[in-house]
Amino acid sequence: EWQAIENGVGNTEYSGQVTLGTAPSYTLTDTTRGNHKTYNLNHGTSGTGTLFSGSDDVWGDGTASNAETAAADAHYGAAETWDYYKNVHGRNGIKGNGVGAYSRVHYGNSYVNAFWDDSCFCMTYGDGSGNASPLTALDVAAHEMTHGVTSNTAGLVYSGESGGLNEATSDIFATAVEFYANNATDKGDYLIGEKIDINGDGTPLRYQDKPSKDGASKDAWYSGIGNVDVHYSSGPANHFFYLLSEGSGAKTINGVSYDSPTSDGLPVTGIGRDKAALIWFKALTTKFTSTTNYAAARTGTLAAAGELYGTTSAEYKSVADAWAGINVGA
Ligand code: ASN
Ligand code: ZN
Ligand code: CA
Repeated sequence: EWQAIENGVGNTEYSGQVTLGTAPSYTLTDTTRGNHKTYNLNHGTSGTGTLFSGSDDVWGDGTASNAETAAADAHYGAAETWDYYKNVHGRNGIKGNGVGAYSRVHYGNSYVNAFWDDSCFCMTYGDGSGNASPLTALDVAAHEMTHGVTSNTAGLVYSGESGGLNEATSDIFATAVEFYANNATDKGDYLIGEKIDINGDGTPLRYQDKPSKDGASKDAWYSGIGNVDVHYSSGPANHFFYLLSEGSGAKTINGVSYDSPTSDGLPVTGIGRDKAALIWFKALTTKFTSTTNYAAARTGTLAAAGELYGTTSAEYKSVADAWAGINVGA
């Protein structure tokens, strides 16, 4: 079936003015990305609400008071995430079959969360505290969409250590998508949720260089970490990804300063985030299973690095060193 391709203009809250994939006369239907659609729940909490449509192909005005603005952010985030998986990892959509998901914005009232749901194959966004700061930033969208990828690949169970690895996988690819998008208004960083002001004081939700900066996440693995909330047991794997990408110690990237000490005090040499993401993706899709724990994630990423770069490579050694740096040893 032939469908006309339209390029709309999105005036987002978090990513400036962007191009959106739309369908004629006009709806938020991304015909080049599996017909991914964005719906307005208009403060409801069930069903799909109404598909965003309009007489022109301009969406939002950059402020949360315009109902289309959150839709523009969510639609843009889904598009960048789709493009990242396709162009970097050769994965055609969440299931790898070219079929798009859909997004729902304006869920409930003052709902301060966003979530992926396997049963609807969709992601949903609240409007934030006082309906003022929708949880539609690019890294949040990539995080939620990645839950769909994880569900359809390794299937990491969402509790215990596998739950922490599931959460970290969403944060890892959230960061990878943010750098990939190279958006001038929302530059790449190793922070999660830095744009949505969820704490009300301008601090991000999570930090990958030193996860404990959030006051709850763990920097390193320990026996019993499987008993903490998955958004905190994700810390060591987030830290692993930072160490593998950028190396240990202090560094400033895109104006953000990081400091990433290792738990063993030994240095890690970074291999760059592109290679780190390739290793994690290969491990997620060919090594990890539903019950993978931290020890098995180490084994799986080493196997992936060996296949990609060889077992005598600098990349392989950095993978081993980064796991040692978060207290996951041989
Ligand atoms: N935003 C949260 C997440 O993606 C929702 C949840 O706790 N499941 O992890
Ligand atoms: Zn999550
Ligand atoms: Ca971020």
